[in-house]
Amino acid sequence: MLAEIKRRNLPETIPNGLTKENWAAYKKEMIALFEKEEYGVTPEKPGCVRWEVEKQHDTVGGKAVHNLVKLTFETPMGDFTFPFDTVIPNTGKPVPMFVYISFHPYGAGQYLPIEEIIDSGYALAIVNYNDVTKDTNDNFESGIAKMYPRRNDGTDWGKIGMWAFAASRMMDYIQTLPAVDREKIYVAGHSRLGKTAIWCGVQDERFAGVISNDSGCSGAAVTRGKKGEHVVHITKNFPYWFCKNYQKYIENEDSMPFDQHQLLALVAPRPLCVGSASEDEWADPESERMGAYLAGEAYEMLGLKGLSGDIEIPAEPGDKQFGGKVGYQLRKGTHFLSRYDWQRYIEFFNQQ
Ligand code: GTR
Repeated sequence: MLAEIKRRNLPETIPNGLTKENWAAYKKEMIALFEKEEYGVTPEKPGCVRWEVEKQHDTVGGKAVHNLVKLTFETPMGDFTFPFDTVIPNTGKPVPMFVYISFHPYGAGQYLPIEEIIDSGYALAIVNYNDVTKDTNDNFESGIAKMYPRRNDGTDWGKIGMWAFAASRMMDYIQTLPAVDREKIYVAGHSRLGKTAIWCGVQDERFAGVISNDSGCSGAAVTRGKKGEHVVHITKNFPYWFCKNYQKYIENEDSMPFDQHQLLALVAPRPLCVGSASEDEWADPESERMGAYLAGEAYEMLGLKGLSGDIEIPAEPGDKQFGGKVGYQLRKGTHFLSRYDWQRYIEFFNQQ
């Protein structure tokens, strides 16, 4: 893989002069770059965030409590409210939690084995992304999108940024829960929401770790030289996920002043687990693994272990490399977030 990395001519994870001492300043600069060129500029944290717990009842056979939370915060256009759910095991002591940015309303869809996650000792906070803003090209008129005036200068935030921002507002609330271990709150998502989880975890250091499942193009996969989806496809099909500036790189990816491994690196020093599916050619498992591997160089620069294992050996379905702060796992099969994937992520975070 090292020869392949060289061939792709990727920007260095650790540019000349980057050290532990100037890492925080570098990170700030890089976030500003990713805002300006890819995901759009994230608004300031709202001054006032409040919530109501609407329902509270036992679930999973009495093993956990399910709450429906309605969270409200100030925006330039007035208050915005969105709902999300929490499921917290009744263990009597603070538990780790996954903030899961979901394609589906609570209890629906096939990606989330709630009982199994609860039985593993983890709590969940689940937001249906369409409740934040619709995943459609709606001229930024649904949900949170219409609450923030747009400058139309190419840097206005896209919907990935909006979903990520909502997960941070959930974090505002979760921080106040005595039943949750504040040091162990991880953000997770699949596919477009895996991209979202990465962007959220990079910006909000209260998240103690990030799970990217099959996030592919504009997620964990390095863009230069990848197979499957490219900037040309993703900005044509989903222009509203990104800022307008990202379109400058259509058929012109070599001119991007960044690549995705540099984004993953910004999760450091917190644990990061990247998962791929062996037949997910559109996302490109090899480029996702490359992203995770190269991000590991930042961890190493900070004195931590990056992606363990021999990068020269191609990953086989079922392989996992969980020896460091960066994990990689390859599931056999197609684009999906499966029970198997969750088991791997739980295994990875249990090891941290
Ligand atoms: C695809 C898109 C991918 C990925 C996927 C998904 O159509 O091209 O980048 O995000 O959707 O979210 O399921």
